Amino acid sequence: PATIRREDYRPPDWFIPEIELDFQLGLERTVVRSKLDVRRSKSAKYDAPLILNGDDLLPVNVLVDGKKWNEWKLEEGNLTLPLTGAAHIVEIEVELDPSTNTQLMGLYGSNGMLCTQCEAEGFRRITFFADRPDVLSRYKVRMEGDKQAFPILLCNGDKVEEGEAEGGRHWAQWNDPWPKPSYLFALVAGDLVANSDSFTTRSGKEVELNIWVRDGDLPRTGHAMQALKDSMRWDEEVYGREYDLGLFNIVAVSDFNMGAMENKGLNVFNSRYILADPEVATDADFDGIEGVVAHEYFHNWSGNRVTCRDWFQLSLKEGFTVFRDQSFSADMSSAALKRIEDVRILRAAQFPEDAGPLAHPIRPESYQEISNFYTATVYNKGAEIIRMMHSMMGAENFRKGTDLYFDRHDGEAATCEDFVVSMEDGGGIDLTQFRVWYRTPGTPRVSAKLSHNPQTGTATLELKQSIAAGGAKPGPSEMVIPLRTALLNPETGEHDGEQLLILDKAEQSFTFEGQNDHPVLSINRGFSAPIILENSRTAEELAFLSSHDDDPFARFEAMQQLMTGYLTAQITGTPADRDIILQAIGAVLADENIDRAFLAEIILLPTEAFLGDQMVEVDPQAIHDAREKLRGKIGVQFERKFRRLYKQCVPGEFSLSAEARADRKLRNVTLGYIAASQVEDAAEIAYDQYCDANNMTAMQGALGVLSHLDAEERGHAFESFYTRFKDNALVLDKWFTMQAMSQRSDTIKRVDALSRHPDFTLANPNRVRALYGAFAGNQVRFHDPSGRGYAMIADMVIALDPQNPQTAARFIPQLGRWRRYERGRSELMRLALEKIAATSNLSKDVAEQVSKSLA
Ligand code: B3K
Ligand code: ZN
Repeated sequence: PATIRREDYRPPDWFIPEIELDFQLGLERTVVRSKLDVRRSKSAKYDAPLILNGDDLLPVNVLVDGKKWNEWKLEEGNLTLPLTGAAHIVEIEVELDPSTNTQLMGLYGSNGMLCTQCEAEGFRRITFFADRPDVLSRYKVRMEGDKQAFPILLCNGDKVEEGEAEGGRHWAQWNDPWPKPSYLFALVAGDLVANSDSFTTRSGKEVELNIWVRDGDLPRTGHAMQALKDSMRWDEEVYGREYDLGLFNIVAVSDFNMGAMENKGLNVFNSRYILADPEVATDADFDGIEGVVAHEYFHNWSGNRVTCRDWFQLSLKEGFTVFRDQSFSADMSSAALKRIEDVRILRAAQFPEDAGPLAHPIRPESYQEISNFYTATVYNKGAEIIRMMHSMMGAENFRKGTDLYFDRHDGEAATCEDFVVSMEDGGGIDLTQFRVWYRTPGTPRVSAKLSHNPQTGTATLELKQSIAAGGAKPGPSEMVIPLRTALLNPETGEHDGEQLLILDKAEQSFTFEGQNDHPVLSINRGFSAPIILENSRTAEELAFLSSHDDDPFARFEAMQQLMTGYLTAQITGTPADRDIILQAIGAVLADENIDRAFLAEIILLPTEAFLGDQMVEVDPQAIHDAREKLRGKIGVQFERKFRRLYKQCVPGEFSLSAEARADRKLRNVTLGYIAASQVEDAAEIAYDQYCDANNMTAMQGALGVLSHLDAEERGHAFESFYTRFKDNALVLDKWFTMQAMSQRSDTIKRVDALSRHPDFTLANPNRVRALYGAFAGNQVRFHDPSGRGYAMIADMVIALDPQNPQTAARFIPQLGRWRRYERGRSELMRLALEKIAATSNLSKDVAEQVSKSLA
């Protein structure tokens, strides 16, 4: 497949300021007629042909300026028209069969309804068009369909007219006043009901809000609606951004490749990010809904009003919008816990990506299939880059920068560089060197050494930065790294203020006066930079920080590093001190003032995957064994304390209050430790929790513990769960997931059996991820030394690719990390990739990921 390069960007030869679309809708046959007002760009050659992208389309009819036109050619799916004038009206008719569209890109059927997904290049599967984000058009759309099958007809913008048509059909006319690129087009037709509400913007405009779902799902839309209204208010208050239409529609669909889509005025969501009530959704699900609803809403400005010039600029809208939704969620609940969670995600998904064969800068230089670049790097590392600007500029100047950005580029397709220049001009900061982040892949490593001179009362901090060569291009490698730092008194843990140190050279030292005792270093507080901090402190210092640091993230992080240091030593057979960890855990458990939700976080061990990332060569079994041993020891050591806490966290009436959530979380974590201590009644306690639960958080916590055990309670609980929830697809996904995550030795066999379960289907991406996504994340079972886990994923990818390449390609990175593993597994992982590579007719999506992984 062809490689598209950032440096090859050329502005379009033709613009299409207006488009009219007419849809005659049907699940098996939809006719699309388009009328394009095409204008030759002033900079284009006088005879540059009009090239309209198409994917899997055939023109039934082409008219130019009202006359039938036969001079078109189809080249690689694209329609080429040799036009010579400066402006024309081009009309095209195509026919689609949405029922056979299993890729879920373009117009497709889901549960009897019709819906669309156009980002990044799905519009070209609906009609021939200049399907690139720098061509902005005003859309007028008429949609017509059977009234019984599709009582609700939705599109972008405002509904301006509707009426009845012959043969039991009806129609609606939708106009969107805001010019937009084709990737923001959306249409939905189906039998839906709405949770309706309204929002008054701060300038007094009334906005109608609807969340459209299938009939029975209506009672589960309240949380999403609240999140939407909170987001609208927050964007006014924090960024000064108001909503700009009289109507905002959200539709939940069950077959969706991603989380959701920010189409103008008509967001389309994976139903898992809309539907929730306590019985079916965990606290984490509630948070996910709040975050994704906010994310898509915020795109209305960061993405829609100011869009991207080309797909290399994807992080312009995604990194910025993730930063915005993270800040929103932090404001809605606990900023400290939110930061811990965000860093956990970054380390679980982005750091490994950045250290492997698929590493790329947040602004990639090239791609074959753009769908492969909706990555943790573009999204989450992209958000970290924006966050660093925010830290360095301060909230006020940051806001001046974003105000200027929105003002300057409203209605335009902009670049990352435009954003940086606006931040410089509006916020008064020089980001010349900071731009290195945009073009450099890899996670920087920073080492910090603090020395102390008692004679002069000074402490000196020596910092060094380096970046792994993996994939990094030659060029300046010195990054601008903002490090929030404090020096803590070694007795009291107090300090006289935090400083923001800017490390912008390979090596740099900073001196601190007035330090009578050797202070303890608290650095990268709040995870102010997305870096790897190399072992800079002793176990004693980390233990001290884990009970004294006043920055919650740094406190959590100190405990993580303490545990990680011990476990990596255990795994490689180097001596290390376990007592100090037990003491540190004892200290936080004894801390009377500690927040219960924070306590639940800080006593968690680092994940097996994270531990693997710290190893030169990964042996998943050795990691698993060492970690389980420590878990068991902690469980035994503090059994009485855990049992006491478990009892204290008894659930009362369900509430989403911070206290109630903290109790649910701590109860599940303590249950995990009670089970880890291998006491006889563990299964019984978990089973009782399952039976008594009035909410999904408690149920899932209990099942998660039971899933690893051999006890008969396990079977009972899973059976009862299935019977109770078999008609709720989102909950049934959890049933698949929890079994695929089991550490039991029969898990591979079980996953294989589940793949033939009547409720399993490759046609639904949520179900595929529930079973296989969970299994591929199960470090000890996916990495079974026989290689059966790898073969299972490879076979699934080969089967899924012809139907849904986008979702299939998402499984390649797990195998793509083969070089990191011990020899036996490494070879088997490579063979699984080779098997996929040898398959004929691979999609561009899978082919690109596999070939890069093997290169
Ligand atoms: N912008 C969409 C991503 C859709 C990508 C499909 N390949 C979701 C989001 O980031 O909000
Ligand atoms: Zn987004």
